Amino acid sequence: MRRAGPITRVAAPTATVLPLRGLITGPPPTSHRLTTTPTSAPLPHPTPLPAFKLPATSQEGKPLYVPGTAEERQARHVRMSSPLRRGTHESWWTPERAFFNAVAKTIPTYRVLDEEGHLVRGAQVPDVTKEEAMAMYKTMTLIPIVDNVLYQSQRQGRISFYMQCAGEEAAVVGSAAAMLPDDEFFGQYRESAALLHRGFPLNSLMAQCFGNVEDTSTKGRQMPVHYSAPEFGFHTITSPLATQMPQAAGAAYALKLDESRQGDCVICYFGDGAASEGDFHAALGMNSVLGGPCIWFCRNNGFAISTPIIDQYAGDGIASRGPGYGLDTIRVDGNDAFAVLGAVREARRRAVEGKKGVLVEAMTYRVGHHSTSDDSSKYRAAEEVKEWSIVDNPIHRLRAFLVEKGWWSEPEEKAMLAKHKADVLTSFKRAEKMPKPKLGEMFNDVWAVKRGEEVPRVIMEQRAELGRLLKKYGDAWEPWRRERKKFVEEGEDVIDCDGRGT
Ligand SMILES: Cc1ncc(C[n+]2csc(CCOP(=O)(O)OP(=O)(O)O)c2C)c(N)n1
Ligand SMILES: [Mg+2]
Repeated sequence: MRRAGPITRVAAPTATVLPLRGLITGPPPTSHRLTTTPTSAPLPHPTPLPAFKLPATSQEGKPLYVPGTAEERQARHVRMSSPLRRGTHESWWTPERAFFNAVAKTIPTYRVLDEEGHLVRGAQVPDVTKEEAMAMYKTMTLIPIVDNVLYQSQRQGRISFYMQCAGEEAAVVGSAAAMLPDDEFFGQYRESAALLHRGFPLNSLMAQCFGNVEDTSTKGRQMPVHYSAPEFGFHTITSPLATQMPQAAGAAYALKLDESRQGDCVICYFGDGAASEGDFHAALGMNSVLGGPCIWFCRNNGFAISTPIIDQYAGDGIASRGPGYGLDTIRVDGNDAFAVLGAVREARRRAVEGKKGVLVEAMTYRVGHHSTSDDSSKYRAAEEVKEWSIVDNPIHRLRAFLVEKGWWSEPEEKAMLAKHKADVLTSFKRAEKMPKPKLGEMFNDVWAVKRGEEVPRVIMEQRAELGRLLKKYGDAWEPWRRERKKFVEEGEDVIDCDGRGT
Protein backbone atom coordinates (compact mmCIF):
# COMPACT_ATOMS: atom_id res chain seq x y z
CA MET A 1 0.00 0.00 0.00
CA ARG A 2 1.24 3.48 -0.82
CA ARG A 3 1.83 5.58 2.22
CA ALA A 4 0.57 9.09 2.10
CA GLY A 5 3.56 11.42 1.98
CA PRO A 6 3.61 15.03 2.96
CA ILE A 7 1.70 17.33 0.68
CA THR A 8 4.09 19.07 -1.67
CA ARG A 9 3.09 22.43 -2.94
CA VAL A 10 4.02 23.14 -6.52
CA ALA A 11 4.59 26.59 -7.85
CA ALA A 12 1.43 28.03 -9.32
CA PRO A 13 1.41 28.05 -13.12
CA THR A 14 1.86 31.39 -14.77
CA ALA A 15 -1.48 33.08 -14.79
CA THR A 16 -3.30 33.47 -18.08
CA VAL A 17 -5.19 36.56 -17.24
CA LEU A 18 -7.12 38.73 -19.58
CA PRO A 19 -6.36 42.42 -19.17
CA LEU A 20 -8.74 44.10 -16.75
CA ARG A 21 -10.40 46.24 -19.39
CA GLY A 22 -10.58 43.48 -21.95
CA LEU A 23 -12.56 40.80 -20.15
CA ILE A 24 -15.04 38.99 -22.31
CA THR A 25 -18.21 39.27 -20.38
CA GLY A 26 -21.03 38.94 -22.84
CA PRO A 27 -23.53 41.59 -23.64
CA PRO A 28 -25.31 43.40 -20.83
CA PRO A 29 -28.91 42.28 -20.69
CA THR A 30 -30.86 45.13 -22.22
CA SER A 31 -33.90 43.44 -23.61
CA HIS A 32 -35.72 40.21 -23.03
CA ARG A 33 -37.88 40.44 -26.10
CA LEU A 34 -37.56 37.70 -28.68
CA THR A 35 -35.63 38.77 -31.75
CA THR A 36 -37.46 36.22 -33.91
CA THR A 37 -41.17 36.28 -34.61
CA PRO A 38 -42.90 33.47 -32.76
CA THR A 39 -45.08 31.27 -34.90
CA SER A 40 -48.50 30.19 -33.85
CA ALA A 41 -48.29 26.92 -35.80
CA PRO A 42 -48.40 24.09 -33.24
CA LEU A 43 -45.40 21.79 -33.05
CA PRO A 44 -46.01 18.19 -34.01
CA HIS A 45 -46.41 16.01 -30.98
CA PRO A 46 -44.52 13.87 -30.35
CA THR A 47 -41.56 15.29 -32.30
CA PRO A 48 -40.99 12.86 -35.16
CA LEU A 49 -37.63 11.14 -35.63
CA PRO A 50 -35.79 12.23 -38.77
CA ALA A 51 -36.67 10.04 -41.71
CA PHE A 52 -34.21 7.22 -42.19
CA LYS A 53 -33.54 7.80 -45.84
CA LEU A 54 -30.28 7.60 -47.64
CA PRO A 55 -28.23 10.69 -47.02
CA ALA A 56 -27.40 13.14 -49.75
CA THR A 57 -23.77 13.29 -50.73
CA SER A 58 -21.61 16.38 -50.72
CA GLN A 59 -19.28 17.41 -53.50
CA GLU A 60 -16.42 15.77 -51.61
CA GLY A 61 -18.35 12.54 -51.55
CA LYS A 62 -19.14 12.63 -47.80
CA PRO A 63 -22.67 11.74 -46.72
CA LEU A 64 -24.84 14.73 -45.73
CA TYR A 65 -27.45 14.06 -43.07
CA VAL A 66 -28.50 17.64 -42.61
CA PRO A 67 -31.15 18.56 -45.14
CA GLY A 68 -31.28 21.63 -47.35
CA THR A 69 -29.43 23.31 -50.15
CA ALA A 70 -25.96 24.73 -49.64
CA GLU A 71 -27.48 28.23 -49.21
CA GLU A 72 -30.06 27.01 -46.70
CA ARG A 73 -27.38 25.20 -44.73
CA GLN A 74 -25.17 28.27 -44.69
CA ALA A 75 -28.03 30.52 -43.52
CA ARG A 76 -28.92 28.06 -40.79
CA HIS A 77 -25.29 27.85 -39.72
CA VAL A 78 -25.16 31.64 -39.26
CA ARG A 79 -28.47 31.70 -37.37
CA MET A 80 -27.60 28.87 -35.02
CA SER A 81 -23.91 29.34 -34.49
CA SER A 82 -23.52 32.92 -33.46
CA PRO A 83 -22.50 32.39 -30.72
CA LEU A 84 -21.59 28.75 -31.17
CA ARG A 85 -24.63 27.67 -29.20
CA ARG A 86 -27.18 29.89 -27.53
CA GLY A 87 -26.49 30.25 -23.80
CA THR A 88 -22.69 30.43 -24.07
CA HIS A 89 -20.35 33.28 -24.86
CA GLU A 90 -17.35 32.69 -27.12
CA SER A 91 -16.70 29.00 -27.68
CA TRP A 92 -15.25 26.65 -30.27
CA TRP A 93 -15.58 23.02 -31.14
CA THR A 94 -12.78 20.88 -29.88
CA PRO A 95 -11.93 17.24 -30.29
CA GLU A 96 -10.23 17.24 -26.88
CA ARG A 97 -12.16 15.92 -23.89
CA ALA A 98 -11.01 18.93 -21.88
CA PHE A 99 -12.66 19.39 -18.51
CA PHE A 100 -12.01 22.74 -16.88
CA ASN A 101 -12.42 24.15 -13.40
CA ALA A 102 -11.50 27.79 -13.77
CA VAL A 103 -11.86 30.44 -16.40
CA ALA A 104 -8.30 31.67 -16.05
CA LYS A 105 -5.65 29.16 -15.02
CA THR A 106 -5.30 30.98 -11.75
CA ILE A 107 -7.15 33.97 -10.43
CA PRO A 108 -4.73 36.72 -9.42
CA THR A 109 -5.22 38.92 -6.37
CA TYR A 110 -4.96 42.65 -6.92
CA ARG A 111 -2.81 44.53 -4.46
CA VAL A 112 -1.36 48.06 -4.24
CA LEU A 113 0.40 48.10 -0.86
CA ASP A 114 2.33 45.20 0.57
CA GLU A 115 2.16 44.11 4.22
CA GLU A 116 4.61 46.85 5.10
CA GLY A 117 2.54 49.54 3.45
CA HIS A 118 5.01 49.96 0.57
CA LEU A 119 3.83 50.38 -2.96
CA VAL A 120 3.98 47.07 -4.82
CA ARG A 121 6.21 47.25 -7.90
CA GLY A 122 4.15 48.27 -10.91
CA ALA A 123 1.13 49.25 -8.83
CA GLN A 124 -0.52 52.63 -8.82
CA VAL A 125 -2.20 54.22 -5.86
CA PRO A 126 -5.74 55.06 -6.90
CA ASP A 127 -6.51 58.74 -7.21
CA VAL A 128 -6.98 59.82 -3.61
CA THR A 129 -6.58 63.20 -2.07
CA LYS A 130 -5.02 63.50 1.35
CA GLU A 131 -8.51 64.25 2.73
CA GLU A 132 -9.99 61.08 1.23
CA ALA A 133 -7.14 58.91 2.49
CA MET A 134 -7.36 60.47 5.93
CA ALA A 135 -11.14 60.02 6.02
CA MET A 136 -10.67 56.31 5.34
CA TYR A 137 -7.99 56.05 7.99
CA LYS A 138 -10.19 57.90 10.45
CA THR A 139 -13.06 55.42 10.05
CA MET A 140 -10.66 52.47 10.07
CA THR A 141 -9.27 53.59 13.43
CA LEU A 142 -12.65 54.55 14.85
CA ILE A 143 -14.32 51.19 14.31
CA PRO A 144 -11.98 49.15 16.57
CA ILE A 145 -12.72 51.57 19.41
CA VAL A 146 -16.48 51.37 18.84
CA ASP A 147 -16.16 47.59 18.64
CA ASN A 148 -14.12 47.28 21.82
CA VAL A 149 -16.48 49.40 23.88
CA LEU A 150 -19.59 47.61 22.65
CA TYR A 151 -18.00 44.17 22.80
CA GLN A 152 -16.98 44.70 26.43
CA SER A 153 -20.38 46.15 27.27
CA GLN A 154 -22.04 42.98 26.00
CA ARG A 155 -19.74 40.99 28.26
CA GLN A 156 -20.98 43.08 31.15
CA GLY A 157 -24.61 42.46 30.19
CA ARG A 158 -25.26 46.07 29.16
CA ILE A 159 -26.25 45.20 25.59
CA SER A 160 -27.52 41.83 24.40
CA PHE A 161 -25.23 41.00 21.47
CA TYR A 162 -22.44 42.38 19.28
CA MET A 163 -20.38 41.67 16.16
CA GLN A 164 -16.96 43.15 15.42
CA CYS A 165 -15.27 44.21 12.20
CA ALA A 166 -11.73 43.41 13.47
CA GLY A 167 -9.33 42.54 10.65
CA GLU A 168 -11.74 43.61 7.91
CA GLU A 169 -11.45 47.38 8.28
CA ALA A 170 -9.78 47.89 4.89
CA ALA A 171 -12.27 45.72 3.03
CA VAL A 172 -15.29 47.46 4.52
CA VAL A 173 -14.04 51.05 4.56
CA GLY A 174 -12.12 50.84 1.26
CA SER A 175 -15.27 49.62 -0.52
CA ALA A 176 -17.54 52.16 1.15
CA ALA A 177 -15.15 54.94 0.17
CA ALA A 178 -15.47 53.96 -3.48
CA MET A 179 -19.23 54.49 -3.49
CA LEU A 180 -21.21 57.72 -3.96
CA PRO A 181 -23.76 59.34 -1.64
CA ASP A 182 -26.84 58.23 -3.64
CA ASP A 183 -25.77 54.58 -3.85
CA GLU A 184 -27.65 51.78 -2.11
CA PHE A 185 -25.97 49.59 0.50
CA PHE A 186 -27.02 46.09 1.49
CA GLY A 187 -24.93 44.84 4.38
CA GLN A 188 -24.63 41.40 5.93
CA TYR A 189 -23.93 42.52 9.52
CA ARG A 190 -20.20 43.18 9.84
CA GLU A 191 -20.20 46.43 7.89
CA SER A 192 -21.04 49.10 10.47
CA ALA A 193 -17.80 50.86 9.46
CA ALA A 194 -19.29 51.39 5.98
CA LEU A 195 -22.29 53.05 7.57
CA LEU A 196 -20.10 55.23 9.79
CA HIS A 197 -18.02 56.17 6.77
CA ARG A 198 -21.20 57.40 5.07
CA GLY A 199 -21.79 59.74 7.98
CA PHE A 200 -24.10 57.73 10.26
CA PRO A 201 -23.69 59.44 13.64
CA LEU A 202 -22.16 57.56 16.57
CA ASN A 203 -25.25 58.46 18.60
CA SER A 204 -27.49 56.66 16.11
CA LEU A 205 -25.22 53.62 16.12
CA MET A 206 -25.29 53.44 19.90
CA ALA A 207 -29.05 54.05 19.95
CA GLN A 208 -29.58 50.98 17.77
CA CYS A 209 -27.31 48.78 19.90
CA PHE A 210 -29.12 49.85 23.07
CA GLY A 211 -32.53 49.84 21.38
CA ASN A 212 -33.31 53.17 23.01
CA VAL A 213 -35.84 55.85 22.19
CA GLU A 214 -33.49 57.37 19.60
CA ASP A 215 -33.18 54.11 17.68
CA THR A 216 -34.68 55.20 14.38
CA SER A 217 -33.23 52.09 12.72
CA THR A 218 -35.44 49.53 14.42
CA LYS A 219 -37.20 51.31 17.34
CA GLY A 220 -35.69 48.92 19.85
CA ARG A 221 -37.20 45.89 18.16
CA GLN A 222 -34.06 44.30 16.79
CA MET A 223 -30.82 42.82 18.05
CA PRO A 224 -27.79 45.13 18.12
CA VAL A 225 -25.95 45.69 14.79
CA HIS A 226 -29.18 45.42 12.78
CA TYR A 227 -28.89 48.97 11.50
CA SER A 228 -31.19 50.61 9.02
CA ALA A 229 -30.57 54.08 7.67
CA PRO A 230 -32.57 55.10 4.59
CA GLU A 231 -31.04 58.58 4.74
CA PHE A 232 -27.63 56.99 4.04
CA GLY A 233 -28.99 54.47 1.52
CA PHE A 234 -28.31 51.70 4.02
CA HIS A 235 -30.92 48.96 3.93
CA THR A 236 -31.98 47.08 7.04
CA ILE A 237 -29.66 44.31 8.20
CA THR A 238 -31.44 40.98 8.46
CA SER A 239 -30.18 37.99 10.46
CA PRO A 240 -31.03 35.18 8.03
CA LEU A 241 -27.92 34.82 5.91
CA ALA A 242 -27.83 36.03 2.33
CA THR A 243 -31.38 37.42 2.33
CA GLN A 244 -29.84 40.78 1.48
CA MET A 245 -28.68 39.36 -1.85
CA PRO A 246 -31.98 38.90 -3.72
CA GLN A 247 -33.04 42.24 -2.24
CA ALA A 248 -29.91 43.83 -3.73
CA ALA A 249 -30.57 42.21 -7.10
CA GLY A 250 -34.08 43.65 -7.02
CA ALA A 251 -32.81 47.09 -6.03
CA ALA A 252 -30.24 47.03 -8.84
CA TYR A 253 -32.94 46.10 -11.35
CA ALA A 254 -35.11 48.92 -10.00
CA LEU A 255 -32.20 51.36 -10.48
CA LYS A 256 -31.80 50.16 -14.04
CA LEU A 257 -35.45 50.84 -14.79
CA ASP A 258 -35.69 54.18 -12.99
CA GLU A 259 -34.81 57.08 -15.28
CA SER A 260 -34.12 59.34 -12.33
CA ARG A 261 -31.58 56.92 -10.80
CA GLN A 262 -29.27 56.40 -13.77
CA GLY A 263 -25.68 56.59 -12.52
CA ASP A 264 -26.50 55.18 -9.07
CA CYS A 265 -25.27 51.80 -7.98
CA VAL A 266 -25.95 49.04 -5.42
CA ILE A 267 -23.28 47.42 -3.31
CA CYS A 268 -24.13 44.17 -1.59
CA TYR A 269 -21.83 42.73 1.08
CA PHE A 270 -21.79 39.05 1.89
CA GLY A 271 -19.50 36.52 3.50
CA ASP A 272 -17.82 33.38 2.23
CA GLY A 273 -20.34 31.40 4.27
CA ALA A 274 -23.34 33.30 2.95
CA ALA A 275 -22.18 32.38 -0.55
CA SER A 276 -23.27 28.81 0.19
CA GLU A 277 -26.88 29.88 0.58
CA GLY A 278 -29.39 29.34 -2.20
CA ASP A 279 -30.11 33.07 -2.09
CA PHE A 280 -26.56 33.78 -3.35
CA HIS A 281 -27.28 31.84 -6.54
CA ALA A 282 -30.80 33.19 -6.86
CA ALA A 283 -29.51 36.74 -6.56
CA LEU A 284 -26.58 36.42 -8.96
CA GLY A 285 -28.74 34.53 -11.43
CA MET A 286 -31.39 37.22 -11.32
CA ASN A 287 -28.85 40.04 -11.61
CA SER A 288 -27.02 38.40 -14.50
CA VAL A 289 -30.21 37.94 -16.50
CA LEU A 290 -32.16 41.09 -15.63
CA GLY A 291 -29.15 43.35 -15.18
CA GLY A 292 -28.91 46.35 -12.90
CA PRO A 293 -25.81 48.03 -11.48
CA CYS A 294 -24.68 45.97 -8.51
CA ILE A 295 -21.33 45.31 -6.87
CA TRP A 296 -21.34 41.91 -5.21
CA PHE A 297 -18.73 42.41 -2.52
CA CYS A 298 -17.61 39.21 -0.86
CA ARG A 299 -15.70 39.53 2.40
CA ASN A 300 -13.84 36.25 2.26
CA ASN A 301 -12.58 36.23 5.83
CA GLY A 302 -11.78 32.55 6.11
CA PHE A 303 -14.63 31.52 8.40
CA ALA A 304 -18.36 31.14 8.68
CA ILE A 305 -18.59 31.08 12.48
CA SER A 306 -16.47 27.96 13.17
CA THR A 307 -16.55 26.59 9.61
CA PRO A 308 -13.27 27.31 7.83
CA ILE A 309 -13.40 27.95 4.09
CA ILE A 310 -11.77 24.58 3.46
CA ASP A 311 -15.04 23.02 4.64
CA GLN A 312 -17.18 25.62 2.94
CA TYR A 313 -16.42 25.20 -0.77
CA ALA A 314 -14.21 23.22 -3.12
CA GLY A 315 -13.93 25.75 -5.96
CA ASP A 316 -11.41 28.55 -6.41
CA GLY A 317 -12.77 30.97 -3.82
CA ILE A 318 -15.90 32.91 -4.59
CA ALA A 319 -14.36 34.80 -7.53
CA SER A 320 -14.47 31.67 -9.69
CA ARG A 321 -18.25 31.81 -9.56
CA GLY A 322 -18.48 35.27 -11.14
CA PRO A 323 -17.81 34.18 -14.74
CA GLY A 324 -20.39 31.43 -14.24
CA TYR A 325 -22.93 34.22 -13.94
CA GLY A 326 -21.37 36.34 -16.65
CA LEU A 327 -20.10 38.90 -14.17
CA ASP A 328 -16.86 40.85 -14.51
CA THR A 329 -14.90 39.65 -11.51
CA ILE A 330 -11.85 40.67 -9.56
CA ARG A 331 -10.12 39.23 -6.52
CA VAL A 332 -8.47 41.79 -4.32
CA ASP A 333 -6.26 41.87 -1.25
CA GLY A 334 -8.94 42.76 1.29
CA ASN A 335 -6.40 44.03 3.80
CA ASP A 336 -5.12 46.64 1.38
CA ALA A 337 -7.42 49.65 1.65
CA PHE A 338 -6.14 51.23 -1.58
CA ALA A 339 -6.48 48.03 -3.59
CA VAL A 340 -10.06 47.64 -2.36
CA LEU A 341 -10.77 51.29 -3.14
CA GLY A 342 -9.33 50.97 -6.65
CA ALA A 343 -11.05 47.66 -7.38
CA VAL A 344 -14.45 48.83 -6.19
CA ARG A 345 -14.21 52.13 -8.05
CA GLU A 346 -13.53 50.25 -11.27
CA ALA A 347 -16.25 47.72 -10.39
CA ARG A 348 -18.66 50.61 -9.86
CA ARG A 349 -17.74 52.14 -13.23
CA ARG A 350 -18.36 48.83 -14.96
CA ALA A 351 -21.59 48.19 -13.08
CA VAL A 352 -23.04 51.62 -13.86
CA GLU A 353 -21.90 51.74 -17.49
CA GLY A 354 -22.94 48.18 -18.22
CA LYS A 355 -26.05 48.30 -15.97
CA LYS A 356 -24.98 44.92 -14.68
CA GLY A 357 -23.40 43.07 -11.79
CA VAL A 358 -19.68 42.95 -10.97
CA LEU A 359 -18.19 40.58 -8.42
CA VAL A 360 -15.37 41.61 -6.07
CA GLU A 361 -13.84 39.02 -3.78
CA ALA A 362 -11.85 40.63 -0.96
CA MET A 363 -9.45 38.20 0.71
CA THR A 364 -9.21 39.05 4.37
CA TYR A 365 -9.18 37.44 7.81
CA ARG A 366 -11.73 37.60 10.62
CA VAL A 367 -9.56 38.58 13.56
CA GLY A 368 -12.40 38.84 16.07
CA HIS A 369 -14.69 36.10 17.28
CA HIS A 370 -17.68 35.56 15.02
CA SER A 371 -19.92 37.37 17.50
CA THR A 372 -20.34 37.68 21.26
CA SER A 373 -22.00 34.24 21.11
CA ASP A 374 -18.77 32.66 19.86
CA ASP A 375 -15.41 31.65 21.30
CA SER A 376 -13.06 31.15 18.36
CA SER A 377 -10.28 29.72 20.54
CA LYS A 378 -12.27 26.47 20.36
CA TYR A 379 -11.59 26.06 16.65
CA ARG A 380 -8.49 28.07 15.75
CA ALA A 381 -5.14 28.75 17.34
CA ALA A 382 -4.66 32.06 19.11
CA GLU A 383 -1.21 32.28 17.41
CA GLU A 384 -2.86 32.25 14.01
CA VAL A 385 -5.04 35.21 14.93
CA LYS A 386 -2.11 37.08 16.42
CA GLU A 387 -0.05 36.44 13.32
CA TRP A 388 -2.74 37.94 11.09
CA SER A 389 -3.19 41.00 13.21
CA ILE A 390 0.56 41.62 13.36
CA VAL A 391 1.83 40.52 9.97
CA ASP A 392 -1.07 41.65 7.82
CA ASN A 393 -2.82 44.40 9.68
CA PRO A 394 -4.94 46.58 7.39
CA ILE A 395 -4.72 49.61 9.68
CA HIS A 396 -0.92 49.43 10.01
CA ARG A 397 -0.58 49.01 6.26
CA LEU A 398 -2.47 52.16 5.45
CA ARG A 399 -0.82 54.07 8.28
CA ALA A 400 2.67 53.13 7.09
CA PHE A 401 1.81 54.55 3.69
CA LEU A 402 0.38 57.76 5.14
CA VAL A 403 3.45 58.26 7.31
CA GLU A 404 5.80 57.59 4.40
CA LYS A 405 3.89 60.16 2.37
CA GLY A 406 4.35 62.72 5.15
CA TRP A 407 0.59 62.93 5.69
CA TRP A 408 0.54 61.56 9.22
CA SER A 409 2.61 61.63 12.39
CA GLU A 410 2.61 60.04 15.82
CA PRO A 411 1.34 63.10 17.73
CA GLU A 412 -1.53 63.43 15.25
CA GLU A 413 -2.34 59.75 15.73
CA LYS A 414 -2.34 60.10 19.51
CA ALA A 415 -4.65 63.08 19.39
CA MET A 416 -7.01 61.36 16.98
CA LEU A 417 -7.23 58.16 19.02
CA ALA A 418 -7.89 60.15 22.18
CA LYS A 419 -10.70 61.99 20.40
CA HIS A 420 -12.17 58.74 19.03
CA LYS A 421 -12.18 57.27 22.52
CA ALA A 422 -13.77 60.32 24.10
CA ASP A 423 -16.45 60.52 21.37
CA VAL A 424 -17.27 56.84 21.65
CA LEU A 425 -17.51 56.86 25.43
CA THR A 426 -19.64 60.02 25.51
CA SER A 427 -22.00 58.55 22.97
CA PHE A 428 -22.07 55.20 24.75
CA LYS A 429 -22.94 56.71 28.14
CA ARG A 430 -25.58 58.93 26.60
CA ALA A 431 -27.26 56.01 24.83
CA GLU A 432 -27.22 53.80 27.89
CA LYS A 433 -29.07 56.38 29.97
CA MET A 434 -31.90 56.82 27.50
CA PRO A 435 -35.24 55.08 27.95
CA LYS A 436 -36.52 52.50 25.54
CA PRO A 437 -39.23 53.49 23.05
CA LYS A 438 -42.88 53.15 24.07
CA LEU A 439 -43.73 49.53 24.75
CA GLY A 440 -46.53 49.71 22.20
CA GLU A 441 -43.93 50.18 19.43
CA MET A 442 -43.48 46.44 19.36
CA PHE A 443 -46.87 46.14 17.67
CA ASN A 444 -46.30 48.94 15.18
CA ASP A 445 -44.95 48.58 11.66
CA VAL A 446 -45.20 44.81 11.73
CA TRP A 447 -47.97 45.01 9.16
CA ALA A 448 -48.17 47.41 6.26
CA VAL A 449 -51.32 49.40 6.89
CA LYS A 450 -52.47 52.17 4.61
CA ARG A 451 -53.92 55.34 6.05
CA GLY A 452 -57.50 54.72 7.12
CA GLU A 453 -57.06 50.95 7.31
CA GLU A 454 -56.98 49.01 10.55
CA VAL A 455 -54.19 46.69 11.64
CA PRO A 456 -55.18 43.04 11.50
CA ARG A 457 -57.25 41.71 14.41
CA VAL A 458 -54.52 39.36 15.58
CA ILE A 459 -52.17 42.29 16.28
CA MET A 460 -54.87 44.27 18.07
CA GLU A 461 -55.70 41.27 20.20
CA GLN A 462 -52.07 40.74 21.18
CA ARG A 463 -51.67 44.37 22.12
CA ALA A 464 -54.84 44.31 24.21
CA GLU A 465 -53.69 41.09 25.87
CA LEU A 466 -50.38 42.65 26.88
CA GLY A 467 -52.31 45.63 28.24
CA ARG A 468 -54.48 43.35 30.39
CA LEU A 469 -51.42 41.47 31.70
CA LEU A 470 -49.57 44.70 32.50
CA LYS A 471 -52.60 46.00 34.38
CA LYS A 472 -52.78 42.82 36.43
CA TYR A 473 -49.07 42.14 37.07
CA GLY A 474 -47.24 45.33 36.03
CA ASP A 475 -47.01 46.62 39.60
CA ALA A 476 -47.45 43.38 41.49
CA TRP A 477 -44.58 41.41 40.00
CA GLU A 478 -41.10 42.79 40.68
CA PRO A 479 -39.40 41.83 37.38
CA TRP A 480 -42.16 43.57 35.44
CA ARG A 481 -42.24 46.56 37.76
CA ARG A 482 -38.51 46.99 37.19
CA GLU A 483 -38.68 46.37 33.46
CA ARG A 484 -41.60 48.76 32.84
CA LYS A 485 -39.55 51.68 34.13
CA LYS A 486 -37.15 51.36 31.20
CA PHE A 487 -39.82 52.31 28.64
CA VAL A 488 -41.16 55.71 27.71
CA GLU A 489 -44.59 55.95 29.43
CA GLU A 490 -43.68 52.79 31.35
CA GLY A 491 -46.12 50.68 29.38
CA GLU A 492 -49.11 52.97 30.03
CA ASP A 493 -49.61 53.33 26.28
CA VAL A 494 -50.53 49.66 26.11
CA ILE A 495 -52.60 49.43 29.29
CA ASP A 496 -56.30 50.05 28.71
CA CYS A 497 -55.77 50.33 25.00
CA ASP A 498 -58.26 48.82 22.62
CA GLY A 499 -55.36 47.18 20.84
CA ARG A 500 -55.60 49.59 17.92
CA GLY A 501 -52.04 50.82 18.12
CA THR A 502 -50.71 54.28 17.50
C1 LIG B 1 -30.07 31.16 6.95
C2 LIG B 1 -29.09 31.20 8.09
N1 LIG B 1 -28.40 30.09 8.40
C3 LIG B 1 -27.52 30.12 9.41
C4 LIG B 1 -27.35 31.26 10.15
C5 LIG B 1 -26.37 31.28 11.30
N2 LIG B 1 -25.20 32.05 10.92
C6 LIG B 1 -25.08 33.34 11.25
S1 LIG B 1 -23.67 34.01 10.70
C7 LIG B 1 -23.16 32.55 10.00
C8 LIG B 1 -21.85 32.45 9.28
C9 LIG B 1 -21.73 33.39 8.12
O1 LIG B 1 -20.42 33.41 7.66
P1 LIG B 1 -19.94 34.40 6.54
O2 LIG B 1 -21.01 34.58 5.52
O3 LIG B 1 -18.63 33.93 6.07
O4 LIG B 1 -19.81 35.80 7.28
P2 LIG B 1 -18.80 36.24 8.42
O5 LIG B 1 -19.50 35.96 9.72
O6 LIG B 1 -17.56 35.48 8.24
O7 LIG B 1 -18.61 37.71 8.26
C10 LIG B 1 -24.11 31.56 10.22
C11 LIG B 1 -23.97 30.18 9.77
C12 LIG B 1 -28.11 32.39 9.79
N3 LIG B 1 -27.98 33.55 10.41
N4 LIG B 1 -28.96 32.33 8.75
MG1 LIG C 1 -16.76 34.53 6.59
